Order: sequence, then structure tokens, then C-alpha cells
Amino acid sequence: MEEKNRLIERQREPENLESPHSVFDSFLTPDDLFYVRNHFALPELDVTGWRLRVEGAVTRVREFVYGELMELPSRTVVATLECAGNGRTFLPQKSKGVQWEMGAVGTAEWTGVPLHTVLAEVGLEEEAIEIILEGADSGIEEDPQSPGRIHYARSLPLSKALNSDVLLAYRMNGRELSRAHGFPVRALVPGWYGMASVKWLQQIFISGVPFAGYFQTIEYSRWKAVDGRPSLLPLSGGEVKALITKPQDDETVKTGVNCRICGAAWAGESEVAKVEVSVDGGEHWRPAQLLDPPRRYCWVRWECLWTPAQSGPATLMARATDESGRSQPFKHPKENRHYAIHHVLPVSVRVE
Ligand SMILES: Nc1nc2c(c(=O)[nH]1)N[C@H]1C(S)=C(S)[C@@H](COP(=O)(O)O)O[C@H]1N2
Ligand SMILES: [Mo]
Repeated sequence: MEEKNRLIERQREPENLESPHSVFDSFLTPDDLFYVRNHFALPELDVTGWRLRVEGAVTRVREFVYGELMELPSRTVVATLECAGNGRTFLPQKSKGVQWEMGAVGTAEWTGVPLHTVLAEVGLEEEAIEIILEGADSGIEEDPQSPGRIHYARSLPLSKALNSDVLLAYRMNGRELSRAHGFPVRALVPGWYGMASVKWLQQIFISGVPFAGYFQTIEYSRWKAVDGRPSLLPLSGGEVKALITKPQDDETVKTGVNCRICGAAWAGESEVAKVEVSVDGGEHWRPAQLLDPPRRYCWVRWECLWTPAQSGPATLMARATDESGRSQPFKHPKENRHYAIHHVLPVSVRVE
């Protein structure tokens, strides 16, 4: 049975922990309930020896110590982070990767130095097109094999990297980052799936060519047509998604008694415009009430009251739409591979 206030272990080594259902009870997720996604063992870092090297296509190569970063002007951004594999157990076919249910997601207030401030300090050369963020953690990937030990690394195109909301974060919910979440410094790329927010940053490499590393080709990529041809592209901004967190599958509800259907919804770089709920398997939809003010990058909690009239099975669904009209499919898009799982998930209840 799931314990209310503890992370659920999905994998022991490396440690991968899912948030319990109670994560959706509060807008901000406390550190000890925030899911943890690791590809390798936690690196051993001590803050006095730690350096952030910034090199590549720059005017001045630089190394920052922790204290220097703390002295640069900081910014705070509230953002929901969702693992691109969240909801994997709801795919019609079992697929590889950590078997997450719905709790590889959380919301926090992140504080740090905007990446663009550090980039301005070093000066970008003309040929710069991508910023590669590399973590201190490393290991061997097995399926398919990596060429020996590799570090966790992901790149950002300049267009995103220069957005002032992209942070080199050293605080989470007002406190020093914990080791599991990337101490001393991690990237926070709001609106993008979690894989972009590289933890335990040790190097920023400014590249003049597109990066094709393991975690944006073999992993965390999806098919997209480029000039009509299916091409594998790195995953980036998050899709629109609503989850019903209560009632849960197979629960029993009573006729004539108010049932509170509730959940959360988010929309990547955009904000949630509306959430609709159906209690008849998708034939009719009614608006849900948003319980948090919608804001960019962040989830909103929502609820919808329903008084079941007749007994029997009922299928509940929730569907969110963002400001630009993006919504959710009813089936998982094949081109998303085993990532970006955001199709409408029916919840079956019994009315008695
Ligand atoms: N260095 C490093 N950064 C990383 C990862 C990792 O394994 N190593 N995992 C990524 C993935 S896939 C996700 S979803 C987020 C999770 O962040 P959290 O563990 O703080 O929740 O971290 C990202 N950053
Ligand atoms: Mo992830």
C-alpha cells in the first residue's frame, strides 16, 4: 500500500522515486515529496571543490566557484517539473524505462542565476548555436550500449537558453538544493520536460554544432516530420495534460451523494486555460473549477462536483486546454515513443 507522505521507490539503483498521491494536495511540492529521477549514481560533490566550467565558443573561458554564482543577480521562477516518462504504466504496451504511475511530477519555486547572465559573462562567439549542460554524474548505459562511461548531458538551443526564466538554480522552495535534486547547482528549464533540467551541473559547453548525445537521441527524443520525413528530434516543451487524482480507478461512489472529482493540469511553457470533465465516457463535458490561478509553467489544481443519479459503472475523464488551444489526444501518439504521455486517461468507478 502506498504511504501518504513518502516517496515510492520505482528503482533502487540508480535511485528513482515517485511522489505519492498526496503530492497533488498542495500547490508547491516540498523537497521530500518531490519525485527523483536519476540515470546514474548520485555524484559525490563538495561545494568547496566544486567548479562550473563555461567553455567552447566563448570569448573568455571561465570557471565559477559557488560563491561567485551566488553573488550574481538572482531570479525566482515557479515551475512544474514533469518527467517525460511520467504515466508510462498507462501506455497500452509495457515499454522500457522507469515504470512511473502519475507521480513523476511536482511544482517548486526555483531560485538561481539566469543562464543568460552567465553566458553574457563569458561572451558568445558568432558560431554558437547550442548550449550543452553537463552533470557531474556518469555511468554506462546498457540498451543500447554507450561508448563507455558517459556523463548525463542535454543541450538547449540558444532561443531557449537566452530566455531569462532559464536558471542555474541553487535554491528550491527557498532552501538550498538537496543532493537528490542537484546540489550545488542544477539547471531549471521551465516548461520543458524534466530531462532538460540537468542536475549537479559541472560544465556548460557552448557548441557550434547540434549536439546528438545519448539523452536527446536514443533517450528523450520523439518522431516529428521535418520536410515531410519522420526525424528523431530531442524532446523539449511539455504537452497539455490533466490528471484525475480522485476518485481513483475501481473506487465506489454513491448515488445521490456529492462526489468531488479533482486533479491537476499543466501545459508546459504555456498556461492552462480550462479543464473539462466527463462522467459518461466522453459524450458530454462540463467545466471544472480551477483552484489555483493559472500561470505559465505551473500546474493548477481543479475540481468538479458530481452527483451520480443512477447506479452502475461510470467512466470519468478530464481534459485540459491551454491558452493557444492545444489540448489532449484520446490515444497516446505513437510518434512520442514511450515519452510525453498526455492522452486522456479514463477512470472507472462503480456507482452504488
Ligand atoms: N545530472 C543529471 N541531471 C538530470 C537527470 C540525471 O539523471 N542526471 N535526470 C533528468 C530527468 S530525466 C528529470 S525528469 C529531472 C528530474 O529532476 P528531480 O530528480 O529533481 O525531480 O532531472 C533531470 N536532470
Ligand atoms: Mo525524466
